[in-house]
Amino acid sequence: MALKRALISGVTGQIGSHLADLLLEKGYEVHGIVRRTSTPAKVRRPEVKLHSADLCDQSSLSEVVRVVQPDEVYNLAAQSFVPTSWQQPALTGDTTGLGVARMLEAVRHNCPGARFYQASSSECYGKVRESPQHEGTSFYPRSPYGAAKCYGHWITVNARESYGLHASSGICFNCEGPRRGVEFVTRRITTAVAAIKKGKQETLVLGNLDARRDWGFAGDYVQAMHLILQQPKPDDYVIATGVSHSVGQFCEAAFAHVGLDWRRHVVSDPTLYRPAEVDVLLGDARKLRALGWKPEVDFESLVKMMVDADMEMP
Ligand code: GDR
Repeated sequence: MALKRALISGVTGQIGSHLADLLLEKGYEVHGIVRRTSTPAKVRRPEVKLHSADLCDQSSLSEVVRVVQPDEVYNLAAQSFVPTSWQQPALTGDTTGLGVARMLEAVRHNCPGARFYQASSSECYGKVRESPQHEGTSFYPRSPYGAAKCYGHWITVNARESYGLHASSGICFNCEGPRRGVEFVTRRITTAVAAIKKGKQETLVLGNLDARRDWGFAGDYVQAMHLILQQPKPDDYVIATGVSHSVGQFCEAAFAHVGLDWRRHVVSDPTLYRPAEVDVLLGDARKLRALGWKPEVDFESLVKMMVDADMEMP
């Protein structure tokens, strides 16, 4: 008999895959929600039981929660690529924002004792009001994605306060690793480093090299998500390393790891800048650290891990 049953939305994504690994290791029965597309959904772990539902469709979410009766629900699914949110603001609002309300309603009506984790985002801080950012820092989103994540965050707080649900938010700063999607900047850089080192490519064209992010390892961050749901009381927690680097510094470290000088290969194209940029993010995770969590992988090790993994790719 499994110890506990977990339901993960976004199980096919980077964080979902690490979380599924962690929960399976811990003896959970793991269920995942997948959206129907013409290409079949892929999960790394065949043990994960898949259910078809969509964040835009209330009845499908309610049905999955009713059937699975999870102990823990992790809502990681979203339209998660910030640039796309300017092209598809309403879709982003529907999935990334209203999707949270639908998941909460599914839990409230079908399994109200389940513990609920919402993947809130450092993008909520946007044009930062103070630095470093902590749980009490005001939000100032700078994209339709950030605005939708703010809604998701507050509707989770509201579900806790209105209905007494065990609903928590992890305000997650950028989390990376070899499984990161290739459109995000860290993976764009590490795949290009590998291609350039192997002589398949000469140049990498990026947008803003001065933007700074608090980059951590997804494998560390899923430990934090699990720990948050083990607390007797639901609450909000920043998940971050407390160290920030620029996109340029990420390039420097990644190219240097294979003996290359990034300045010879990286070009910044101002036409790729975002309509409104989040210039600098730096998280203060003291509240979470007080529960015993700390990141194990530092910036340099993260960069090396990602470059090495891309060098191994055929
Ligand atoms: P972000 O991640 O928007 O912070 O959101 P991303 O890696 O896309 O951008 C980080 C920074 O890099 C700059 N940048 C580029 N970004 C991309 N994608 N491609 C480029 O070529 C490029 N050049 C420079 C960007 O301008 C930006 O400043 C991520 C997502 O995972 C969200 O879903 C999540 O909520 C937050 O992290 C925390």
